[in-house]
Amino acid sequence: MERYFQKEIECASRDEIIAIQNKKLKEQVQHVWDNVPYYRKKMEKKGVTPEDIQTIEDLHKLPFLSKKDLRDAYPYGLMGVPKDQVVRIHSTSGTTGMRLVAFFSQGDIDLWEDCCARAIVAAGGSKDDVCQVSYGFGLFTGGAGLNGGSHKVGCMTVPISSGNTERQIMFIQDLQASIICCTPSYAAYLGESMKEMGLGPDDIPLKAGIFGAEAWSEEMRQSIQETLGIKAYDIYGLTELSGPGVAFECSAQSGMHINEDHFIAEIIDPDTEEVLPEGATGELVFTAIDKKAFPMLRYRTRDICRLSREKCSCGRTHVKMAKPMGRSDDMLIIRGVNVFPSQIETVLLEHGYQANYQIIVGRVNNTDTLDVHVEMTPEMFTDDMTEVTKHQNDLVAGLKNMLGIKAKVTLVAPKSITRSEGKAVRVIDNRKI
Ligand code: DLL
Repeated sequence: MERYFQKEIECASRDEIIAIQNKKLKEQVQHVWDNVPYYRKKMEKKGVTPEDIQTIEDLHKLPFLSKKDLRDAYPYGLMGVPKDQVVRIHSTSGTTGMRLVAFFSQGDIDLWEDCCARAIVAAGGSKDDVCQVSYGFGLFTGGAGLNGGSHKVGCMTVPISSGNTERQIMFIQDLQASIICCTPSYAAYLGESMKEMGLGPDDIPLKAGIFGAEAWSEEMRQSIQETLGIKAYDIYGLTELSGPGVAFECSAQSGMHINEDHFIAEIIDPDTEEVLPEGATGELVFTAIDKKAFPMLRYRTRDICRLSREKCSCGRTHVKMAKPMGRSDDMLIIRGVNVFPSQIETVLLEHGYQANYQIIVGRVNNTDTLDVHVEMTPEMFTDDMTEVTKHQNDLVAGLKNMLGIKAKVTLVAPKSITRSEGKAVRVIDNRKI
């Protein structure tokens, strides 16, 4: 039986959602016009005033915000309330390396925690659960967001943060943790460490995991589910829009419901900036219609994905976003071919490897090089070079098939690629100066 945290909103009819969005959008545009001179100038430059925005149909008239705007307006230029109403900041280096700072009022934090609570309940959580929050705490939003959400659900919350894997496993066992929240790469690492300790899925009480903050494939979901004996749910978000909980998976495990009472999603062509029709793949753009201290209108996420309004078996009506398949700015262009790290990961997992790899891109004699370093699993580890070469050749063929270009594959010893307790570092692009 599906449970909901806020059923009247999460299962509202499309008309009800649109009515909420229309009302909040108008108010938010006026709020930004009155309080954020940086964005007001952008609107004036485009010849748009708040009167031009009456319904969500008018959204396309508003200018976009991008990471460049955040950089230009750093640190306070996009703050939407007086400083005495700001109670917290969070910050991220972002996938592209630039540090940004986002502001929260108490109301913003309440809404954000509601979103995370919805995600926990959608993963089967209730006040009877012990929820171990193993995302990093501090400037990163993962720990704080899910910790707040877990409190709202009434779970017994374990704010353990990331790292110290043996202690993580000890707490899971001793406190009987039933839900874990962390990055998918850290969940995979926990699974590996458990195996080394001689523990299998039946030795831990976990039933669900809420994993996000980085791209992960369906194959990785299967592998984590098997190793930990859980159901693995995806959660999406970004610091600019508050953090985790912008969208989350339900029991259907087939895409993430976007919290449409707080965020309006659009898909655009990243090159022409044109809004694309429903179902098309493109860059996700969000308008936050509630957040007041850091109000983002038409924020370009750079995440590439697709939206679907197909009826969901869970009963929730909010639009679903597919797993982001990469970022428009993370997409590697190698010898003219677009390559997403997630495609490489899919091939590795299909060949029985775990998601411990590093993609190294370089340029020799004006030609791009693509090197993929992959850890052998302990079972396949051998110093028989004929055997290793055979495995390498298999992967080269699999990658050629998937990407259409040739990659050099180097198999390395188990555990030789540095582990991250937060987001994994998958790509090293040495072409950038
Ligand atoms: O990663 C917030 C978060 C924390 C989400 C914990 C989920 C769980 P940032 O550090 O600002 O915020 O990074 C945001 O991470 O634009 C995506 O590119 C990527 N990302 C986040 N969630 C997912 C996901 C947090 N489920 C950036 N799948 C976003 C793929 C994700 N990519």
